[in-house]
Amino acid sequence: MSDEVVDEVIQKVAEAAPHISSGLMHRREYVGEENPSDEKMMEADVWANEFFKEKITSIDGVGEFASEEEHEITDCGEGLSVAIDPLDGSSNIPTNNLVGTIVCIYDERLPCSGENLVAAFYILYGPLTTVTVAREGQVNEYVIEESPGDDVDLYMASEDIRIEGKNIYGLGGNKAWFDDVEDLESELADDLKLRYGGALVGDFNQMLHHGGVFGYPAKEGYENGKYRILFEGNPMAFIAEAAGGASTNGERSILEVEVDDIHQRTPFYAGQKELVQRVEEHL
Ligand code: AFP
Repeated sequence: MSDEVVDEVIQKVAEAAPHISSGLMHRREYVGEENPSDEKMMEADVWANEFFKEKITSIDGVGEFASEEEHEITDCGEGLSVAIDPLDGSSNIPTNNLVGTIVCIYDERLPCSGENLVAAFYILYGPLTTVTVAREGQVNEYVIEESPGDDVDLYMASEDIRIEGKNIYGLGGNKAWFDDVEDLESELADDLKLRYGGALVGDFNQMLHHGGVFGYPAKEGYENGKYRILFEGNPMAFIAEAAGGASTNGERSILEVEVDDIHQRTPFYAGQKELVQRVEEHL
């Protein structure tokens, strides 16, 4: 039963993706409100949240819905718990850089740790619209193609993706904020090529394909990091680990961190196993 629910969540979100992508054009203004993480919300954030919420909460077998854009968890019946970042990287919309949607499915009431995840996936609204899915220890990427009606076809683009190479690195934030990662940065820069785009989905996605490490450290004023663990940290850590990589908050796998607040933040690093180990040694 829960497999079918996971299938349906992936299908519903993938079907919505072309509509979300084409709807961004006219929703690029800030609405003057802040989300629960005190970040400015764009019209597109509010709209995408409502759109996905309606689709996901109507699925039989989804019991809870939580969104980065909402203060409270919505109870919608019995079953799995779905957490979503409807538009990750929305500050990239005005400049037409990458954005995405991150979704993950827990078999436990929220908030809970990433050890309760059964699947995680993200949509990338890039030159192609793709969905990258981690479940049962495997990561596959599919291209989403619209077909007549509201349907979409999913074409396998990369099967069983593994994080093996040590080619690129990216660290979010201003390096002046991070005393403890200054050394780390210069060490990584000796061997790896820097890539940073300002949206977790895009930055993580290129690391997944090229191999390397990506992170957003804790910093002054953000001692607990920037990423929200339920909506950003856990799903990306789950995908990295399913691809044979690793994740850490500096001390342990992100998935092992106890979560007791739905908007709890975490320092975040994920990537090739040895590189993540090197990050841990530095912190
Ligand atoms: P949201 O657009 O969902 O709030 O997420 C943005 C984000 O958390 C993540 O996608 C980026 O990696 C990070 O912010 C970018 O932060 P900087 O603007 O500090 O580079």
